[in-house]
Amino acid sequence: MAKLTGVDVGAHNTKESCWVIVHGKAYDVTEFLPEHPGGSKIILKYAGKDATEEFDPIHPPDTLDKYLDKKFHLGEVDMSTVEVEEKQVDADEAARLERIKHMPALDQCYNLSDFEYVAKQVMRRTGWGYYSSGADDEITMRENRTAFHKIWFRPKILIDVEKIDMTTTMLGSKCSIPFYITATALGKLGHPEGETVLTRAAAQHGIIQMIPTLASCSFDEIVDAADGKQTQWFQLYVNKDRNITKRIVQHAEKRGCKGLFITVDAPQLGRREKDMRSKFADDGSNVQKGGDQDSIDRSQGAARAISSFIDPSLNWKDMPFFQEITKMPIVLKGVQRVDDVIKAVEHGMHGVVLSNHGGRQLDTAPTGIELLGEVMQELRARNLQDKIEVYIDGGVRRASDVVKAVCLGAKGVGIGRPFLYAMSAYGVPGVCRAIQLLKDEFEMNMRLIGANRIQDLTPDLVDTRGLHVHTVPTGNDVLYGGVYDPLVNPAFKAK
Ligand code: PYR
Repeated sequence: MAKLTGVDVGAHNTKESCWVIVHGKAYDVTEFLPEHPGGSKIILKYAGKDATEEFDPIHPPDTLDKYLDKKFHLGEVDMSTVEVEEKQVDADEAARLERIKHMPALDQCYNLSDFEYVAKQVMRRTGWGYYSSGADDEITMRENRTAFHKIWFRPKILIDVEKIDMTTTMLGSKCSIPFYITATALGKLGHPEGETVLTRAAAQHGIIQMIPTLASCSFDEIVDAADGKQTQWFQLYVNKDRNITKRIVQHAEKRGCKGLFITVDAPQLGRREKDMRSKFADDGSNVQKGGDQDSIDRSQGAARAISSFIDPSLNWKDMPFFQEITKMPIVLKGVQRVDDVIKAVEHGMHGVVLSNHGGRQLDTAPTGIELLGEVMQELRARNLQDKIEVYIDGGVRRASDVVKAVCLGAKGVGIGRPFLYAMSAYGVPGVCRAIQLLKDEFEMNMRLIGANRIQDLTPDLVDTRGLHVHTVPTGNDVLYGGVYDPLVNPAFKAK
């Protein structure tokens, strides 16, 4: 069959007939326009044109095969006939490209905030806006960090700390250190190879990776990038259509995932202003505007665009459904109260992640580390401490944070954004260096605290008396404070 030409596709550049090219193939998306979770406007911007670059970061490669009826797959396009549009590089973008040429050498990054500092300057605005944003006033997001400063060590002296063993197990899988790469969406907003960058770095370091439902890469690409020996878990956003949920959970199990983390703190994704302000560029369309644009609210940035399938009716009564469809250990991710941890035990869950979703959901929700002390106390009082594995995430930037969490009873700690920043700035070597820095810090901390093995990290090694006080000033973390990107008011238009 003769290939389509750029002119053939270009003729369909209206709302009434909208064709787009993705990876050298043309698709008729006219009927799909009103259904597109990100709104029709962004597709119409590319009506009659090549949309690959915009499409890639936010859609796994199998999206069109899965969701667009085959009759709308129009076939291959002779890409030599497609006009390549001159990219308009505005002053901000030109400055960003210049900064990329002068990035600091990787070995100049000595801590996780250094990666954030570099990423902030070299990432595109949309990616940075999406990754760095927190909910509302970002109070919880910042508290996630400062909460760790309120815990002080009570180090032991004169312990033989020549040998240090940092290895542990999480959900029965061995790992080199008690932290994991937690699930974060849209990896290709930071790096063209997306989540597979994290997979490869995790393999090199014996670190567990949690695969996100909302990855830019397809699930299979991420599993295929693994080395066959490493452990991967699967994070689930529960689809309103339980058949889809069942299919993806069972597929994850079949492909070897060793844990199912059901996100329970996001019946609706939070309101994140940095993401909203830097939303996917939706102006400049050459398509006629006006009329009933579309019904989906596009003003909410990437988060809303990708999350409309999440089931807000998910509740405790659904738990047996998951236990029936999989044998993977099930962990509830995003638990925020002590009594919900007890309920999780009663429902036969294998674990909980005490988490506020990186401060991206409910602002002024408690931090995982603060909750941890309370949770472990209650579990111990009920003799349930061995019935469930407790994890935390949020705000971790130093291995001392991980040590503190483990002392308080966490089995492990999730780290998300820092690895995204290391990935976005420096790819696999960046993530490997970030992990290695944490390992070096962890080993040093264990020596200095007087602990040889993970079992030696016990509650008596930390002083948490200040943890529950929210109003006292804490020691300033100049690194985190220096890279924190404050919320802003709207800019006036240029005269
Ligand atoms: C987030 O943006 O936080 C998601 O989990 C998708």
